[in-house]
This record gives sequence, C-alpha cells and structure tokens, in this order.
Amino acid sequence: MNKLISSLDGSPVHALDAPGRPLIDLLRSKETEFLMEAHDGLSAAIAARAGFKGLWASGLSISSALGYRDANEASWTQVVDVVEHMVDASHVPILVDGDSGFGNFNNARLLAKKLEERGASGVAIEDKGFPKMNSFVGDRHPLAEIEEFCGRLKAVKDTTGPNFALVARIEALIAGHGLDEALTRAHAYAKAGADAILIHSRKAVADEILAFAKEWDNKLPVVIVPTKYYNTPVSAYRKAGISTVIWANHTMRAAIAGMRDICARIQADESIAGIEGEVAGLDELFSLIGYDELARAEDHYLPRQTA
Ligand code: SPV
Ligand code: MG
Repeated sequence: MNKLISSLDGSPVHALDAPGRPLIDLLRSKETEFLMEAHDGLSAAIAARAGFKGLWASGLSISSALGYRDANEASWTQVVDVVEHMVDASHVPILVDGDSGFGNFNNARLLAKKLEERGASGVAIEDKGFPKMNSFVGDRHPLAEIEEFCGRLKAVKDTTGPNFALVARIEALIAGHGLDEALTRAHAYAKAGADAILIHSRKAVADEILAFAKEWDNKLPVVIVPTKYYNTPVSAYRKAGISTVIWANHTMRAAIAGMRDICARIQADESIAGIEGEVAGLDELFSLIGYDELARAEDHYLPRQTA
C-alpha cells in the first residue's frame, strides 16, 4: 500500500521506498553480499532500515512466528501471504525460503509464480522431499533424487521471469554425505538452470563449506548460511569468493530474547514503569510503518477541515 501512495507527490515517503538493487545482481556481484532474515512486515522494515540490501524470508522464522514447526506445517499460501507483507513493508529484494517447493515440480512452480507475483525477488528450493524438516533438527533428511529435483528447478525457471532468482539449495552435507555428492548435485542443478547454489552445513566450523567453494570455483555464485559456524570471520568468505551470506534467523531469535525478558520483568514487577526506557518507543514504530505517509495522504485525499 505504501508503494502505491508513495508517488503521490513524486517523492519517496522515506528511505525504505527506494527500490533495491535486483537480487540477481546481488548474487552475481563480485562483492560478498549479506541477506538479513525477516519473518513479517515489521521485522522486514527493521532489517531494511538497518541497511541490508536484501532480505531472507526464512521458513524457520516464518513458521516460528506463526507458532508452527519448520516441517511444512505452515502452508505455502501462508508463506506467500507473509512474504507479501514483507515486500510491502521493506521495499528491498527478498529471497524466499521455498523449502523443498511444497511437493513436486508442479507445486514448486506454482509457489515460485505466486511469490514473483507478490513481489519477491527469488526463491531457494532445497533438494529434500515434502514435508521437509529443519536442517538442524534430527538426522532424518532424505535427499531428493537428482533428476526429479532438477525437474523442480527447471519448472520454476520456465515459469518465472529472467529477473527472478532461483537458488538451488544442497542438503547433501546436512544428510551426512560428503563433498563429492554435494559437487555432483551442484553441477546437475547448474545445468538445470539454477542461478546460484546454496550449500548448507551444520558443522561448527566452516571447513566443508570452504572446501566446497574451492572445488566449485564459482561456476555459479555460492550462498551460505553460517548459523552454526558463526565464529568464522566474514573475511574467510570474502577470500573464498562466497557470493552471499545469509544471517538466517537473528531478528526472530532477538525477538524471542527481547520478549522473554520483558514478559518476565512485567510479570515480576506488576508494572511497566521500569521497562519503558528499554522497549522501542511508539514513535519508532510509527516511523517504521510509515504513519508519516498516511498523514500526507490524508492531507491530499480527505476534505479540508473547516474550523
Ligand atoms: C531457514 O532460515 O528457514 C533456513 C535456514 O532454511 S536453516 O534453518 O538453517 O535450515
Ligand atoms: Mg528453511
């Protein structure tokens, strides 16, 4: 909605309205770029305001915010609806976590088409089945057959426009396979039309990711998610020529910590006096959601008030 009304006087409402650089350009740029996780309109606005050039619509975080487990309990239409709110509230490119595509090639292409229609800039599809389970939970992560998964990738590519990025996510290392399996899959997914490869790992160190990057040699841009190997400095990724780093769940986890602490304090104090200075002011909220634009639109569209 902000997007529509923002051109009212020819100038953007606020910095958040400036369109971002297309995701596909970020993926292909020589610099290492960063995508920040968000999971609803508000977190998307906050992440965009922090200066991130793009966002990651995390399946884990969107599910969690809905009170669901990251095991495809949220429907694909619920995810698409959340993403639409994120697009409207942030106006920066969004890479959507499309899980395994919610089924076969047909479900994957329908998901991608709808995401594109709602303003997302790309989708990541992982080579598992439906339902999938979050990569950090348990050891049951059966991989899809390569040929069948390539069909999912091709169908998404054939259904979406040239500026809609398709990231093929390899779960081979999560599933306990080695580098060879990951590389075999990367080659097949590149051939099937992927724009980038997301190689995922749940080790506490970045060895296997860096080994993959070395062997892969940037045949397509490489995307990583260092949630578990968080101690590795970004300089190592730059040196390895990593295209994009996803900070995958940190607005959601920050929100958990913030909400948990404030609930405990208010419960214990039976008062909100002590925490007023510790929570975001309402002015910040109104600014994030663009109430200033609504005031200008009211001046423009509502009848003038006479005394
Ligand atoms: C997500 O953020 O939902 C991801 C990344 O897919 S992970 O949780 O590491 O699987
Ligand atoms: Mg996910």
